[in-house]
Amino acid sequence: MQPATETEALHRNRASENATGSAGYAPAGGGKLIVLTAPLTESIDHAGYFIQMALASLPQWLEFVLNKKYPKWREVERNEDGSARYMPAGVRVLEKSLLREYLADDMVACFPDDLDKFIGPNTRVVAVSTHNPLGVTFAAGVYTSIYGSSKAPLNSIYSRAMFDKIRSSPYRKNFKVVVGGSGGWQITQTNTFEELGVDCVAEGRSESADTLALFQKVIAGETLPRKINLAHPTSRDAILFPDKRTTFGVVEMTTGCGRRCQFCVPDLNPQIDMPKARIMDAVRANVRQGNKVISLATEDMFIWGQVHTDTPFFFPNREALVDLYTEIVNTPGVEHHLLSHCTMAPFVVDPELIRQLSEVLLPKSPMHLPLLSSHPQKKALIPLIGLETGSVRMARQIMPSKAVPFSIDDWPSIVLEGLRVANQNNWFPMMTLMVGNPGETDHDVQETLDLVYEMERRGLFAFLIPSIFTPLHDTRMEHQTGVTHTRQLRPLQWQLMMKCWKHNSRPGQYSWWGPIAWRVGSLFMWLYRLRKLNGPNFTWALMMFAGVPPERILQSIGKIHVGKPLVPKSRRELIASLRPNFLEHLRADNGDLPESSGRSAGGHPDQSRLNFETEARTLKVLS
Ligand code: B12
Ligand code: SF4
Repeated sequence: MQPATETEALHRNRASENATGSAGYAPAGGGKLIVLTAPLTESIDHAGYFIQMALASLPQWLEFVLNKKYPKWREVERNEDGSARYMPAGVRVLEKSLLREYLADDMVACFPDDLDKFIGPNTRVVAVSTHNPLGVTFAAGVYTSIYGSSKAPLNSIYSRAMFDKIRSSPYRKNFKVVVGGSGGWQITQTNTFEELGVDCVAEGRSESADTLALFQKVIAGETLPRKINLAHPTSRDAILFPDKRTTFGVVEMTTGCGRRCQFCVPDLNPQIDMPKARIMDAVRANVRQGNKVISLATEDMFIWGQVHTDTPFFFPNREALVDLYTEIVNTPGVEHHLLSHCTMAPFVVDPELIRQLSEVLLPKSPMHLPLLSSHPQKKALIPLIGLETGSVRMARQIMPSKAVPFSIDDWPSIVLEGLRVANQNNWFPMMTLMVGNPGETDHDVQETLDLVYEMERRGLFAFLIPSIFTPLHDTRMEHQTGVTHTRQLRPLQWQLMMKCWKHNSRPGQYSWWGPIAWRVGSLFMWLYRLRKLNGPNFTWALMMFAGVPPERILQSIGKIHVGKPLVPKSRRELIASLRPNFLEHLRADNGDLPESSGRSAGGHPDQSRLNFETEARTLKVLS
């Protein structure tokens, strides 16, 4: 290990060796020994979650749209010393980890625009944390490839600009560039080390001793391997919590998941739920430093409080969850709380939990959906949930445990029933779908379309985010290939993509001019650009999207598949199909328990009224 005092000495020696660098520019004090940074587009938080998602998906030529909507999105806040006031949680955890060995004064976390102020003759390592540097992950590359031939979404353009800046530093020969974070694999997989000027990609967690050893090596000037694995902590106590402000007030809630979907990266990590006290410390630290937003990072919020207990993790710990979220949203200074990821089955398992969480979370949600929400201020909760496919055959293949405790054979019923509970409580999730999975047939796509049409028929609403299957590194599907470019999509796959976006546009179209603008705009885009980019298989899907001519006409001439009605299982039927030993974990106050279970099956008193009101409301919106 490099003890702090020796680091300091090294710091001074190196400063005198090369005081001005080749360009003769010397940042104050010779620069920092360790400079931490992240792309601007992954660090900003003032314009809300969605801008980051848009930056991950839109090509450069559409940047003007964002500039118009968020004219100040590039304006970030700095501390007095020029360091970043907020940084992605990954940078903050790394910073905290390094502070165990290095002096705070030897380190800085800064925005890419400020790198020149901190990289100097003393700098030995520039550590970059990145989420999605090249845009080759799911739901990112795909939209740029629809709208433009380039595979580079805006986030990737800004990431590359950051790497160029680091590479062109006059002090470049003195330091190594180490990249970590959940997007590091993109550099390894595309072998862009030289192009980006990256020396080493570190995969894994910065808490581990491997990380400290890596930094010690770099600072000692040793040669680095191209790729290094950093161990993941296996216990909750080994996870570090930053005491500095994070982008979107991200505080880790869990790691891992447990449902074992074949395509999933985070599920490969150990299943850990963080201690409440440490979550709360990190929440308070964010608030102290001016953050008004908190967001708990998780793959499935519903496993928290039920990891390694006597109850299987897929039966949520209602009391623990309600208690945690209540304390977070009631922390003085927390004005907004954003949900991250969860799964669908818990909505069916415990609707009363959803009702109680809504009471706690809705008042602090920054999301408003005036045409969908029944909340007095039209607030809504928008978690991210994987739907992935409506085909039971495909679901069995790629995500056999996604629906536990229920059988994956009931996946369409879980989605419809879960969404009903969600909508009833003003949760309107963003649901991701994967198009072009390896071996996906037209029949599979038709079944997914059936599910989407059935949602509409029932007046249910979720934002449906289709993406093209991307084999992510190290996953159980990493060596499989599906569709690799939008031109390869078949007409039905195109229809599914465009049907999702048509469905999503509904809540935004309730002005007299909305639908007309939508149709004219889509046709114009098709004529101008998309026709050539995406090939002939795209044509009818776009016509359907634009609503010219109506879907029934397109169906009658055999150009699209209008989903056939589904007869899903009710909650009671789903519960009746459970393994008998699971029944003891269901809460009686949700009702629907089989008589034979011998437990009270009284439903929530307001249940039937809520059902009726929600259905009436959503049907009105979508009619
Ligand atoms: C919160 C979150 C978001 C938020 C906020 C992101 C932000 N900038 O802060 C929002 C909603 C905006 C978002 C957007 C997107 N996200 Co996101 N997000 C997450 C989530 C839930 C938590 C991220 C987090 O902060 N974790 C906590 C920190 C501490 O973990 P970490 O960053 O991994 O850092 C650890 C290590 O990686 C390492 N480390 C980090 N940096 C470095 C650097 C060095 C040098 C070293 C040595 C180590 C190191 O140490 C840290 C802890 O020890 C993760 C899932 C997850 N659980 O990680 C998905 C996740 C990272 N997102 C993902 C995706 C795909 C996206 C989007 C592309 C989605 C989209 N299409 O819009 C966009 C991209 C945004 C962009 N700008 O390009 C995927 C990434 C898949 C992949 N491997 O490529 C994940 C894994 C979700 C998933 N289930 O697959 N996301
Ligand atoms: S439910 Fe989500 S987080 Fe869990 S394994 Fe499946 S894809 Fe991964």
